[in-house]
Amino acid sequence: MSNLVIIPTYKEKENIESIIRTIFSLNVPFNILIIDDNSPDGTASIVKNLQAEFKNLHLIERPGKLGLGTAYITGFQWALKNGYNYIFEMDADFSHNPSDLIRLSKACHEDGADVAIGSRYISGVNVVNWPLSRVLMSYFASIYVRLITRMNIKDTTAGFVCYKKEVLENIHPEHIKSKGYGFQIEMKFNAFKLGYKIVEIPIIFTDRKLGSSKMSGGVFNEALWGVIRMKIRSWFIKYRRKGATV
Ligand SMILES: Nc1nc2c(ncn2[C@@H]2O[C@H](COP(=O)(O)OP(=O)(O)O)[C@@H](O)[C@H]2O)c(=O)[nH]1
Ligand SMILES: [Mg+2]
Repeated sequence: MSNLVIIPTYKEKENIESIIRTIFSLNVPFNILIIDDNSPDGTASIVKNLQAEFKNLHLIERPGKLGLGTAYITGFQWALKNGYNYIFEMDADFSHNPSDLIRLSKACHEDGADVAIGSRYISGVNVVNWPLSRVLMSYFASIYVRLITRMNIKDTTAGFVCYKKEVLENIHPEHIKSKGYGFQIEMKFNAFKLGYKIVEIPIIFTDRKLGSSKMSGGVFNEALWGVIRMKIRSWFIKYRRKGATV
């Protein structure tokens, strides 16, 4: 019951079955929750067929493409309601190596991390097959975010993360404004403001081989301005853990 991997999907019919099979074949038990936004390619029906085989495979279907951020918030709420202790975020496209789930899990289960980030930028840039423009954008975005937020995190936009339940219970979904990639930054910033122990685990990120990216310029702008807005908002928020007296 302890580990849940949340995977948001939009048009992932080429990847979804093999990512699910690969995660269930790991020698650490993970449950999986797919959040599909009514993918026109039938991703959700592939998941439904696999549910007959895997009892720990769950699916939430949303009516249309509502963005990564709200998909994760929906997933987090479901995870907390269903009593999971360690909640993971991961992409469906094999950019995140499923076997690294075990390393993220160990960091939280055994090494005392509250948040473990699968990080591309611990030593240089560990990104394979992304166009140079995209690598540079992501890398400089991470430096920009570090400057503005003062978080000592190298890969602030990473989407490969393990959160302890308590962290998610204490992050107010209403404090997370971004719908796209800025969501990842805001989650980490809130965990940081709440004083949680955040560690980065080096990973190699490989661009997808199948299907196509849903990244767009608008999403980038949202993240750029969103960081400044988030920082200003933070001056007016009292970050407090439940049950804490100060
Ligand atoms: N549910 C849902 N999933 C999405 C949406 N946009 C992207 N995804 C999924 O989020 C993950 C990352 O998206 P991807 O297109 O690979 O972005 P990139 O790796 O940054 O180029 C993949 O699993 C996508 O299928 C969305 O609007 N809703
Ligand atoms: Mg991708």
